[in-house]
Amino acid sequence: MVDPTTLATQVPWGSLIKATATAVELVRRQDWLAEAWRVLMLRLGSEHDIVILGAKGVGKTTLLDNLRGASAQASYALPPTSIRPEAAVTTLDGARAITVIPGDHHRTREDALRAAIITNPRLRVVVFVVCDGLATLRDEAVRQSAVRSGLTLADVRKQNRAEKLRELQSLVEQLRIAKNQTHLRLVIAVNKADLWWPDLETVYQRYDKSGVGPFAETHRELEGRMGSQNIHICTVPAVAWSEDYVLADENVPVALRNEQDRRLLTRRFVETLS
Ligand SMILES: Nc1nc2c(ncn2[C@@H]2O[C@H](COP(=O)(O)OP(=O)(O)OP(=O)(O)O)[C@@H](O)[C@H]2O)c(=O)[nH]1
Ligand SMILES: [Mg+2]
Repeated sequence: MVDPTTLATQVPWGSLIKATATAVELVRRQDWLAEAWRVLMLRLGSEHDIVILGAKGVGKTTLLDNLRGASAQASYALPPTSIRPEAAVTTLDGARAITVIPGDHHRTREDALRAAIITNPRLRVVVFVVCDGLATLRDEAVRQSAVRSGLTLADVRKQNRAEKLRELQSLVEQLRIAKNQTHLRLVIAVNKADLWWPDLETVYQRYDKSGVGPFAETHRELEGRMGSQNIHICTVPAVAWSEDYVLADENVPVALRNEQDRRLLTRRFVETLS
């Protein structure tokens, strides 16, 4: 029988396709998410901080809602653009255990980043969310302008990836001057796996530190600067929601339709944080 926990924590990306197809046991346990979340909270205690960040529209808030089980409710509505940091758990002394920093660039965000990363002595895990260029354009004017200027979906994805790379490089600079410089974990969560799943190998190569290209190089450079004993970088696929991505008359359809596959990825993601 397949042990879903082993699968979720140990299988490399390349095996996930096969692994997800056989993880039948997982769906029998409807309470796994609540349990995984409870264990994570227990492990965190009051001494750790997880910071989730990334550009707007990559799915940070949805990911958090998904992790907490909120998006499983029938009444769940997708969140609007976040305008302030979101805290998922508070400890007794009022400190945040998990913080989501909104992706928009305004003053609150800079302050929130400083508090969450640079001056936070409890910082342990930074989750940098990307989505392989499929960031949702919620601003209709921006969307229209992209369409009017003749940008194809491929152009938009390329621009988005370049923007995320700049974000990652800016995060690297912040980590360099962060108060806590030891035992940090940087998790690159490649969200919207339901959409890019057919390109699994390419996406893995693009974002994992063992891969090729500027993201992988940035990871290796960061590890070289801080020392692998002080920072551990890993890349995981994530899926927080399931819907086609549409830009004008082009679209990326949902490819990962199986609920049990999505649950397995979420479980693996939760375990990466703990
Ligand atoms: N297909 C798919 N769409 C997703 C997924 N996660 C999020 N989305 C879509 O992306 C949109 C944006 O998600 P949010 O969680 O609000 O994005 P955010 O990163 O919090 O953005 P800001 O609050 O602006 O920083 C959602 O409204 C969904 O439409 C996913 O895993 N798959
Ligand atoms: Mg948000």
